[in-house]
Amino acid sequence: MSDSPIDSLRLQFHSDLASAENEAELRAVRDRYLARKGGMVSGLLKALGSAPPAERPRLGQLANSLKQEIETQLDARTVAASSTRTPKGTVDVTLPGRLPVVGHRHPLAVLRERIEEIFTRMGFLVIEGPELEDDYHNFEALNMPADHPARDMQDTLYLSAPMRSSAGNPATLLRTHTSGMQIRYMETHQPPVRLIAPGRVYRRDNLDLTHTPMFTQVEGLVVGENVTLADLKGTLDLFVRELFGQDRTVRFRPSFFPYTEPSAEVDISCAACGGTGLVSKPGQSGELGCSMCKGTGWVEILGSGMVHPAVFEAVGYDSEKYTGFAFGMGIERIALLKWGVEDIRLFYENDLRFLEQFPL
Ligand code: 2NL
Repeated sequence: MSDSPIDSLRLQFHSDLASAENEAELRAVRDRYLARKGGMVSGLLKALGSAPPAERPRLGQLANSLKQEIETQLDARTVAASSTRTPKGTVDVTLPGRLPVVGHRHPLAVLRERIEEIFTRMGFLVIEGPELEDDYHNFEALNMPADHPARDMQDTLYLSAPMRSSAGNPATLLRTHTSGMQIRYMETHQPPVRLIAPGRVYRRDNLDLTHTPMFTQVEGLVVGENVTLADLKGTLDLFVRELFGQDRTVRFRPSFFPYTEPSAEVDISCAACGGTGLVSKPGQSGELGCSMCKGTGWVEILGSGMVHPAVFEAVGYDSEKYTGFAFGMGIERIALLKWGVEDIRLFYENDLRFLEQFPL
């Protein structure tokens, strides 16, 4: 046996060591060369038995020093490889953080608060009350006598039996507006009055794109000496521009409510068409009627008027001395217009893919 099998094994080992990239591969190299059974160095030592006796000590020394060299080098590489391994149970502080999913309030709740904030800053009080109401506070005191069409079973949701109420008369219906609270407030407080009454109201409507049988109304009431239509216009003009933006314009259009005289509906210039009533769609020549305002350039956002003297008489106010204005709006409708949503039902389906789109 010559030196050459030892030298070629050394060369082979260095090449195997150089290509081992991790601890597992280093372990495989160790097995290949040093395993007691089948290791290439063990095989070499065994083969020495058949070398000429005179050569054996020298060859044995060479083989042993190769074995030592292999052990030393494998140990060094194994230590180096294990020092780069992440120890068990440690935290990699360089990883990006996992963002928690943070919920937010419902868009209608945020809108209601925004409206309350605008009126609060103008000195309005916010009052709330029961959703079950008695006939007197929902209709009678509001100049809607027994034969009034709004009291029809077609329009109002009645309870199957009257319910005792903390607020006076037994409740017989789901309130169709929040006006009952304003009546109660006037029954117990003298002018000046300046308040808003937000809350859920119920009407016998079927679900469609623009109707739900329950919606959130915000009504407002101002009573005092010398309160005029100019105060109504100034207040609502300020409110609308505060909510929708100073670039929008407001118009008042004659209307009718049993509890106000005169009455007016308030329109705001349409955001979708800029008040022109016309929109151009990409890929189509010419201009089309705007669908948001049905081509009129205006969208209705609330109803209002000067409080009818009959309402003042019902609460015991002197209608010769006091005047006032009132208004009401459905905030779902305002939400549709403000955010360009086409289906009111989306606000009640609790689909996160919809709700998450509001940057609240
Ligand atoms: C609406 C339109 C309106 C009122 C509500 C009112 C309340 C009292 C006296 C007089 Cl106590 N008026 N409220 C007045 C005009 C319009 O609501 O909410 N449309 C959805």
